[in-house]
Amino acid sequence: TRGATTQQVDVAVVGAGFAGLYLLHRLRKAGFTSVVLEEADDVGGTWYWNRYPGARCDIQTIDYSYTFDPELESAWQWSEKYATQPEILRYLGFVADRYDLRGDIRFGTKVTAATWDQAAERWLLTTDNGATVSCRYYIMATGCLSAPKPPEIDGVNGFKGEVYFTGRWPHEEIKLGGKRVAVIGTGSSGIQSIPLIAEQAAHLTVFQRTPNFALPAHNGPAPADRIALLEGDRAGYREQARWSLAGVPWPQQMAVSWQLTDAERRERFGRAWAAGDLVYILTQLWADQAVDVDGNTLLADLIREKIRNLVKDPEIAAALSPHDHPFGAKRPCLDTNYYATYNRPDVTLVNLRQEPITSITASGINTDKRKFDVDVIVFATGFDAMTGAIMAVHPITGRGGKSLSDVWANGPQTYLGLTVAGFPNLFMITGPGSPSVLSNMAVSIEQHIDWTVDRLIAMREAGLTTIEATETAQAGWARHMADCATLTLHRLANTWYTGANVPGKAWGVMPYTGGVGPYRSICNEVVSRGMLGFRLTGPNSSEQC
Ligand code: NA7
Repeated sequence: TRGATTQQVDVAVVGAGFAGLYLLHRLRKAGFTSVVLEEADDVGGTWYWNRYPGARCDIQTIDYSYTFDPELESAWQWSEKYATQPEILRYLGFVADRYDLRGDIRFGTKVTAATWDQAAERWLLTTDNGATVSCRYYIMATGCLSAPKPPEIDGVNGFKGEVYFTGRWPHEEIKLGGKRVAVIGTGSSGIQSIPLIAEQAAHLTVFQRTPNFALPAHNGPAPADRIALLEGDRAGYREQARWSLAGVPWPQQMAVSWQLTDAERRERFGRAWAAGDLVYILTQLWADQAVDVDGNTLLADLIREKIRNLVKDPEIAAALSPHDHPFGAKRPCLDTNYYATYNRPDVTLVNLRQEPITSITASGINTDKRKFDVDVIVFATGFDAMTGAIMAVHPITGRGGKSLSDVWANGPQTYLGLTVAGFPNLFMITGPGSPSVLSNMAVSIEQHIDWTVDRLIAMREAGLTTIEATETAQAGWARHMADCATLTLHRLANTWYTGANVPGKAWGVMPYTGGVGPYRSICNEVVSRGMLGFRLTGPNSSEQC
């Protein structure tokens, strides 16, 4: 009876990935009737869609795990330092089964529109399969890197060979043996997949627009010292992660670059290169690396030196060396054999800064200098990040008939990255304005969800039915976001953090750059100061502030 009746729930969640699963678990435990609407036919979110060769987590998996249930932690053992996509997907399936979550997830259901009914104080969600849901609270758990960016290259539909997107990799095995393969894009997805594609393909041609910094993952067993730290005091380790800057417990670095000799800096850098850990290199070398261009350049120079040592052809090494952005301002990558892959005779690097792509034809890719005939094109071209998956529900119509796409026309506006003025009872997990994408996602997701569900419980206890950010609070959050962004280097790179990767998208540093711990304490302070910046209403109360 599809669409015949509207399902009535307290809370509707969109997305059954890392966030949606934990959200459903918490909502149920708190006694809210809930449903999760999921476009895919299984759980997993990002890890369901990104099945390309080499897809892995690049935060150590002992950190990239749920921490809400100590029994779950002991029931699951990761097999390596950085788990592969299939293992993470198995983990999320294991979690869904363990807490019996699937019964409240409607798979194959894409939410197409959402409308706030002010009189009923409820959201009505419509879907692509006719199902409709009415809910008091509507929570987007749609992830930050879920809406693939369309390739904005002329002629792409006229290509007669095989076309794959890393972010929508087919579920069946793809055979690349004996084929001429092109990969467009050298972000994390390109850098992870290129070495494995090169092993299979007859010839691989990589089309690179902007080189990215990558460090060796040194994958293998989880490092004994990290395991010992975790197992020595699991609760303490997790708590330290929650209050850290990036969601992984490392001590704060106090030494600044100019206090260290060249030899000391090299020694620290050597340790970081050997550690194979992004959070380590981003936070542990010297305190000014993320906030000062000079401190950053000292580190970037050392990485460029490594690239020159790893890549035999000096011209290719130069093309692979980033010079247009500070290290860390664009998401750096972890790789396994990435740079060494360019030493293979069957791999060609095309530097699009010197010869831009002019078109895709029936037989391949043309630059303004050369023609490349290929059998397969892999687009590793990234996502309409942070806002794309939220705006894919279109329209989201809030109070007074306002649409979110109009309100966000000049860039996303949020309060705490979780709520939007004019859109009562709507929450976004890891939305723009949250620190999540600059952190260990697992830690940010649990914080956002705990904060949100705790608010719903408190509102129920107080007999309140709506919660909405004030315009004043939202404007204040935008100012604070901008102040923090001025102190870091993220504004100095054209990236998905700033919207610069999508033609026509409004420019602005979208994540909160102040760090996970400071963000957590702001969220807690909002509560302890009587829900500062929110307007709460209920049937028995006149409007409260
Ligand atoms: P990214 O990091 O956004 O990388 C996309 C890559 O594709 C990047 O090198 C882009 O170059 C390139 N790109 C995008 N569009 C084009 C066109 N039209 N022509 C040529 N090259 C293009 O996405 P990923 O999927 O690799 O990683 C996303 C995140 O997932 C990653 O940051 C981790 O957090 C995990 P550009 O740099 O824009 O010049």
